[in-house]
Amino acid sequence: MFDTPRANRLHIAIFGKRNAGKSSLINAITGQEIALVSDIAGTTTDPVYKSMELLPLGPVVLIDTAGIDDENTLGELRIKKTKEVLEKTDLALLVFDASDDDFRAEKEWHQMLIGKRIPAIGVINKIDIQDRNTKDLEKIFDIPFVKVSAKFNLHIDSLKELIRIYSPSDFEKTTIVGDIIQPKDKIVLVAPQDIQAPKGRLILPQVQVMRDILDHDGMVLMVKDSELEDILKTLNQKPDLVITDSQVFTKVNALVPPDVPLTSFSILMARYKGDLQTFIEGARAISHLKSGDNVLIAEACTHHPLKGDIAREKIPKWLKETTQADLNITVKAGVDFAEDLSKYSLIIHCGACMFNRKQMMTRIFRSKMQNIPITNYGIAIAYMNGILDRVTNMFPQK
Ligand SMILES: Nc1nc2c(ncn2[C@@H]2O[C@H](COP(=O)(O)OP(=O)(O)OP(=O)(O)O)[C@@H](O)[C@H]2O)c(=O)[nH]1
Ligand SMILES: [Mg+2]
Repeated sequence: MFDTPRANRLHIAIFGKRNAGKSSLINAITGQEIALVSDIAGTTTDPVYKSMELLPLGPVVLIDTAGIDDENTLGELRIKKTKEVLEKTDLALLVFDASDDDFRAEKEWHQMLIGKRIPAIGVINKIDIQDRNTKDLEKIFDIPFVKVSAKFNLHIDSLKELIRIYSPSDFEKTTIVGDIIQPKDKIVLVAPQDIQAPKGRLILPQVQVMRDILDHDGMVLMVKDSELEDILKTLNQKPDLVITDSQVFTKVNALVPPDVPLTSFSILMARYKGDLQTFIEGARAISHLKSGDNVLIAEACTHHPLKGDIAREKIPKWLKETTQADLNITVKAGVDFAEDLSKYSLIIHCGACMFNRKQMMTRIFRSKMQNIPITNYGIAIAYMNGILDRVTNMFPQK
């Protein structure tokens, strides 16, 4: 871990008022007594830096800071030092005391974070003393919240999970396929025979994948599933990778030799934009579905449903075949993602090509906090076809 220079590590800074429990939190996250904790407000005076391996995220630097509400002269100096920390912060943890309902200081600080485009996670601390509803705070701050007790180590794992999924996507240069291909690799892309909307062009994930392959000096050949067999025969070597539209997974899976890596656009996008591991776990929940269970199929954009629409026809049909259960399936499209997800046993989300990573992560997080499994179209389809392992085993785990 010491091979990673500090600058290349994700910097996570802990901000909050005095006595909110910032130092206790850094100790809880690291599992070490790094920072001095006391009930005297203003215990931490200078930023404290700790490099650590935060699994499964990787190397990070955690930064404990002085309270943001210290108003005397010495306090001003401390706040100045804390502000300097902002310059190197990739992700902020804004710590609130559960019993404190005055969050003017936090609001001010949050505005500064917004100005600097630093993503933030709200941490409600000391819930061992007092529980607190997070709904109002979520509305005011528009950031995800997690409730913990730093002192008694409650829900620190949820916080770590949130840190993992909320760490800025551009922190490590993300690529869609760059880490699984080599220069000069021959990559076959497969579109379904009945290429649907939009007319006259390819869909965004296909274009993005092509561009990424070219950026990594790979070679692209694109066919419809009806021509796949021919092209595989024509090539004098096996392709190094086949990427298919998930709607034709079954057919493509049967045609592509077992030793050729096979995945789908939607799985690549799930990894790029969402959280592959969460989606894989979510797909496994399909096998637990039983009659009467509610399943939410969520689409990021509203479009006019076509005949054979994947959300309204294909996935429901495949779910029925796989589970043999009588499920209540709801399809929701657009920005309205149910606030209360508790009645659902599973959420199946579209590839979210029109969403950025943060939007998708917010949905993933909301589902996770309510303990509702979430997956996406491609991964669910792969699971229902019994090929999920095959189509995901080429990816290194984050
Ligand atoms: N009950 C309870 N007490 C906590 C918790 N976290 C922190 N405390 C207590 O709150 C007091 C302040 O904790 P610190 O971690 O020093 O708070 P801080 O935000 O670093 O404070 P400054 O450094 O002064 O800005 C200490 O007495 C802690 O033991 C918690 O989760 N539950
Ligand atoms: Mg402190």
